Amino acid sequence: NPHKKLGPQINYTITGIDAGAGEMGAAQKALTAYGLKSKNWQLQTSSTAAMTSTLDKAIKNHQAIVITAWEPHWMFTKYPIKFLKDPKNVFGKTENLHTIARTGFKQSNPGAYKLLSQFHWDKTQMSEIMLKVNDGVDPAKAAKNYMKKHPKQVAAWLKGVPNGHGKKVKLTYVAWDSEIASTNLVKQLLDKKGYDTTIQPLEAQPMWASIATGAADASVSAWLPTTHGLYARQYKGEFVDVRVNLKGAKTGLAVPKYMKNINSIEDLKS
Ligand code: PBE
Repeated sequence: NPHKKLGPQINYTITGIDAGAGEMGAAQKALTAYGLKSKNWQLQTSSTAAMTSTLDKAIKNHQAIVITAWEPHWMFTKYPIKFLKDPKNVFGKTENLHTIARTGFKQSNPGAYKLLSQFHWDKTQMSEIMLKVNDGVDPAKAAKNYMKKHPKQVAAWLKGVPNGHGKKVKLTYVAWDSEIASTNLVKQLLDKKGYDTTIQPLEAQPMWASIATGAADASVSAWLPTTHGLYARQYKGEFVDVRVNLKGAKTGLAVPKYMKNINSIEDLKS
């Protein structure tokens, strides 16, 4: 109902994701920074699956909804949604996905490190795997299919990487759709070169801790500088920032495009 105020329509509730997500911390900060907390707005903790299913229902019924959103993710392909402007930059200006490694990994496994230092792609390429996995394709299979389709890119990633002869590599990740895609792909690339790669899904904090303590070798799931900035500061000097593997990630609040009057986080107040 466009004539009714937004807040009461959705019980002043932003539909969030899991409590451990970096973005939830930023969303809490946004509530304070934009004076929404004092207007009774609240952030509801749920999960990615619950959030996208609530979003699906709202869109089917053409109802109002405010979510914590991020890109790359298939939600932007599947649903007509838009990020709300964030003039106070609470969610940060630019966000990239970084590959991080334990200190000493380069020395103990220079070949695998070389591959990691050469791996980078873009949102469109990542979406190819992400959408397949969302359609129910097994992530390992989707990664292998991607490699078949893009032999030149694979050759560039593997260029000069020596054979691993069964050397073990342990990657940790957080099971967000984006990192399911990238981690499975990097595992397949390493395995193709003869490395013996295991991948382990963890929550964000343990994922960072696994690299900092050396329990795992590397991860392609670091969202920086804002979303995981807390962990990067906490573990400063205890990990190697190998490279940016994907540019132009973004986090923020989003609404369906049919909510024409809501374009900035500031508009939630009115
Ligand atoms: N997310 C969005 C991660 C990174 C950005 C859910 C994929 C997080 O919030 O920690």
